[in-house]
Amino acid sequence: MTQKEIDQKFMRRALQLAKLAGVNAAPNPMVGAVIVHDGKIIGEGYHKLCGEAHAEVNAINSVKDTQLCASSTIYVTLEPCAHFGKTPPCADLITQNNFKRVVIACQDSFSAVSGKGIQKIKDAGIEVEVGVLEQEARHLNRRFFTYHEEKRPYVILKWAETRDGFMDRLPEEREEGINWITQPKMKVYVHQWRSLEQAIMVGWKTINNDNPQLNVRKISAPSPHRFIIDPHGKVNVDAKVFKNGEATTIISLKTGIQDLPEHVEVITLEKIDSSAVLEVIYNKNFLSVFIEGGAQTLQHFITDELWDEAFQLIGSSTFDSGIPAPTLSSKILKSNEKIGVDTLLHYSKK
Ligand code: AOF
Ligand code: ZN
Repeated sequence: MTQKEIDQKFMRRALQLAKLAGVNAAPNPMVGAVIVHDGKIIGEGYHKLCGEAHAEVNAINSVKDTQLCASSTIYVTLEPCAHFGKTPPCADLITQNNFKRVVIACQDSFSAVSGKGIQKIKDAGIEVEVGVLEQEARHLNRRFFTYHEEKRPYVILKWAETRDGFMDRLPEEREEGINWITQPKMKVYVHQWRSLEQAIMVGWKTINNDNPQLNVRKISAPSPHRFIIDPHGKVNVDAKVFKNGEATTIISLKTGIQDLPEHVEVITLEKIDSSAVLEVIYNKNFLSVFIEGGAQTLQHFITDELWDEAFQLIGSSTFDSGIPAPTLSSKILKSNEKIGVDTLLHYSKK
């Protein structure tokens, strides 16, 4: 094996560890670290929960004989931090343990770190290599990098449409509640996707028409924070979404929406458009938002090119008439799967 292949092998393991944190790390990134001595792993760790120890700390704490660090390589999926945040700088911990070599997958984009961690380690005379499995590492933390580099949450769109391209029936033709398009089996997928994001959002019409709960039920995982775009205060305050006590924010032009339960927050803006809405979510430190409708809300984000991934579910039935589904402009098809009688298309913007 060449040194490059060896480095990739251990970085792959570090990435596997990083992934274990999932949404629990947010708004921090998912980070994994592996310590290798004489070709063997002697320590491993990952950042398990925001506010708790960073990956490097857990990896170093797992080493039985820390004297060995001085003749070891540490593989980290993200540049070690340089700042005093909720924990002291990992770059200092690495220099204190006098590692022989530090291999990093990618630089951190968080302004307090961004290059400073790498510099600290280099200044201590330790050999540093950056860029091993960089693409994979950036993909894993795509929400975190979008948040810090584009100053907005990562946006995932999802909708279901009939075989003839409708997202819902016309108001005069629809039955009360959700007019289901896909098979019940599909719900498990949707709840899994919801559980991966910190926020979920819909427009007020979706609440009034479908009366959705917008939480995670089909699997055991925490629910994302709910946002409802309601410019003129028209949302039905008796909707299910307000009944289960879960964190909910209404984004409105209007103050004083009457009869809302106490736990529901209203944020008033002077102007509502896709970037203003994303700014609200960004300011709450949520790395990502899952937007589930309706057609108008989705189309706004598409037209403004403010989306990153999209899930398009196509059912087997037809409506003949109805509310047209949104159309994605530039897109890359990532996968096309048949799930029972339904089709699941997954896109990314770039
Ligand atoms: C690392 N290793 O495992 C993680 C890092 O608030 P704090 O102190 O937890 O710091 C959070 C920032 O630290 C986060 O925004 C990111 O830049 C970096 N995360 N760094 O060296 C880790 N999770
Ligand atoms: Zn750190």
